[in-house]
Amino acid sequence: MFSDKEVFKKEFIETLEYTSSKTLDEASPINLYNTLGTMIRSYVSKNWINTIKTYQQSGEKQVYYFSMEFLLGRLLQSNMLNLNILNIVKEGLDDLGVNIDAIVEQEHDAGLGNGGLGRLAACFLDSIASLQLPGHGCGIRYKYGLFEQKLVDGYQLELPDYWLKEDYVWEVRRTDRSVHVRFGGHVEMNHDNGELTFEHKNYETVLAVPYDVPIVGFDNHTVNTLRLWSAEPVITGYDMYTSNRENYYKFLNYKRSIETISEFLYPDDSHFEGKKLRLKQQYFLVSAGLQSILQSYKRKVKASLRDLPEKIVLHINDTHPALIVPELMRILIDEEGFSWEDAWRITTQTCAYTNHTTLVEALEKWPISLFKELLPRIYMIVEEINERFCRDLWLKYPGENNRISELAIIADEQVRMAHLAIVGSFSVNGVAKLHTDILKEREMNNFYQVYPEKFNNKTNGITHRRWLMSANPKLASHITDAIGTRWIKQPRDLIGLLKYANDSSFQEKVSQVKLENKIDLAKYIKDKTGIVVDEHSIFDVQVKRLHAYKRQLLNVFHIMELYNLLRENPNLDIVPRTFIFGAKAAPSYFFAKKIIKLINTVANVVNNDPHIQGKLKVVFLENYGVSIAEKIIPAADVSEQISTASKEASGTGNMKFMMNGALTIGTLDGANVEICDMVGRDNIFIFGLTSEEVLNYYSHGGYVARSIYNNDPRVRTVLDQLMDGFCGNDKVEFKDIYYHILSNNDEYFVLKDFDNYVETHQKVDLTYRDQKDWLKKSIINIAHSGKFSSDRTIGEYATDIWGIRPVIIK
Ligand code: B1N
Repeated sequence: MFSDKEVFKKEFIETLEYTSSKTLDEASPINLYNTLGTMIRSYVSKNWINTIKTYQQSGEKQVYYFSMEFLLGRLLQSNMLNLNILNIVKEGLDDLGVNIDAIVEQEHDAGLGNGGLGRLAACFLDSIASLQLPGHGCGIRYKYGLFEQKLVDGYQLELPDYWLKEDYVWEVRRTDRSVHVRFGGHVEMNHDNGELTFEHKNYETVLAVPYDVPIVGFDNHTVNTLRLWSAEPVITGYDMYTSNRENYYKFLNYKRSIETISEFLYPDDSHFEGKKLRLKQQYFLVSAGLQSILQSYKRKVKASLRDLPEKIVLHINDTHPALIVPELMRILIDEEGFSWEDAWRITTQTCAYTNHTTLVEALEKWPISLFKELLPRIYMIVEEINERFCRDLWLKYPGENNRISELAIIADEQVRMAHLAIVGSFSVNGVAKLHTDILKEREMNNFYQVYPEKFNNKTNGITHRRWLMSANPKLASHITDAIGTRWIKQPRDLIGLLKYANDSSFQEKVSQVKLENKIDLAKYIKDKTGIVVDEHSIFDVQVKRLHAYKRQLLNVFHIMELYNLLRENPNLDIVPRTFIFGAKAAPSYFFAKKIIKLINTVANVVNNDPHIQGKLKVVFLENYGVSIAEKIIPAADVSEQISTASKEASGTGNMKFMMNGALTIGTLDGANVEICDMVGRDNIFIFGLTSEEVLNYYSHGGYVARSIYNNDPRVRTVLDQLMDGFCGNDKVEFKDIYYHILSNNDEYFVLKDFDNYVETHQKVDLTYRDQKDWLKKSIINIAHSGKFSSDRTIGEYATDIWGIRPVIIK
């Protein structure tokens, strides 16, 4: 469409006039954003239509990725990059005196996710389209995304994230594809000439309206679809126009209650909130998504539903959409007339499930009473699935009552969603080698014994297009200068950089880019917080959700210890450090919020102490999310990946940092293990207990935290400082942290790993002093990061699980 910048400029001015009735000098930044967004949207629409048609004609199998979260971030820049028009647009806008970054910044992040799980879904969509695979996302169009975090006096406050304030240019409302979802009521069983049928009565109907977002592939013509569902009342006309006042208020109440279904994203990461509204959201997603998939299957695919497993795969992103199993059974049996046996074969050959965590507090277990009341027919089906499953188990394990009740889908008055997902799927995968091993050998060992063939690993990945090419264009360009462009389509080719690990001129370039990125970030920090940081200091970064197992606390304790050393000896020889944090805590997660307050309190003390000669700075950047990550990660020297071993299923931030040349200080947890395997022990800073050791401690009741407190004076000082007002005037502010560690026996081994962590940080300091050595390690990390492109991950899903193949779009 705009093959050169002159064409672009002309069209830009025209579109601006058309969309805002303004000239260039009258236009606001948001006008300019809407103009460019509208242009790009219409630019992709031909390919979008074409992709849908081509998939239909090809008859190829397609995957539908069901997820309660899609953490997309901004789309303008990544769409332009994928369409290969970023440079033309940049140059054209430059000519017009418009700065492209200022436009890009206008877009509100689509924050429809909490953290890793939601961002993974977004990276997967990017890779699916970029690999020309027929695959789509299915999610909820929350009116409010993850809350906006504000810091007031060091405390987190949550504000609503009304991301749809301005019209969202990337979505298309598809009223014509709306479906009905039913809640509540009761089920009547009828005997129709010898056959048992089920009739759902007195239910409440919700209108599910889809909004489609185009997912643009990189340098191909593929445009897949992310379909996000919005809940609306069914308006029959009668309710609306009735003159009866009471009915009118009834209608308004009904409308309100329906709209709450897609109102907000639950803000808990890796934590199960057993709320009725959340269950409603889950069924809403699953039922709406599945109905629309099956409607389009019937319209377009010239095959019986019997062949469903050959034509589609339904991917279940953690247990949140696991109701797809009984929902598919319901449709096949009640609406399509299949026998139980046939429906079960079809369902279990169509569904695949990914597990993302072994944390017990994240396990979804719905009380039967709540489940039954909201989804009476679905409950009956789950009961039947459970009965048949337990009957099979009886044959396999006669008399082993305990084993069978451990495996059952329904037990202790609860529905166990992970069990439902495993039994109802043909594939169960973990998200990193270590995590999958823990699933197989420990957490899900009993299921592994029943279905060894279902279990497999798919180590997570990230899209190198957003996290390297778009977020760090200068580094990307130096890489291309060194090894050519092939890595862009084959990220494993980054390995070619190994040749340059010792090359002074390449090292110099990598170092220069890092410095420039640090200068940019320092500006941002100054702007947002007023804190001045030294761009020549080590930027030591921990950005991720706040969770006890991720151990931001260990990081803070180390900072406090460093500070104490500097207070004692201001001339202590250390490389100046800037510790940077970004983290949202779930609004109801008291302990996590205390840690945010502690970080900010320590920051306040450290940043304002003239004695330490500016050798230490601590920065907490508020409202961490995708767009802020894109600024922080390219500027990081050190990547903190310090979870208690065995707790972080994979992590994906670790991969983003590595790809941008940061060195990792981390435990042997999640995908850190594989990063370590790739780069080798010399190029990563590993410390702490292994998962094996941690799990052994747990099975023997933990360790005695107090003995470390008693024996390590550094630990005692730091912990006592929590209680003695060092951290501000209020001596009780941090007592919960203190007691959590000492009386609750330090569940996450913060004290146990402290010594080794401090020692390993000294190695970081020493290594950084030798810049040649540091840069060599940094380049080795970048070179090995190709493995962690989500293109590799999606390639594996496509062949090993989904059985889908690329479809070329002309
Ligand atoms: O999923 C990521 C992994 O890289 C992380 O290690 C893992 O912690 C994360 C309930 C979750 N697991 N479970 C969740 C999120 C929201 C929720 O309501 C659980 N998130 C993860 C990608 O595999």
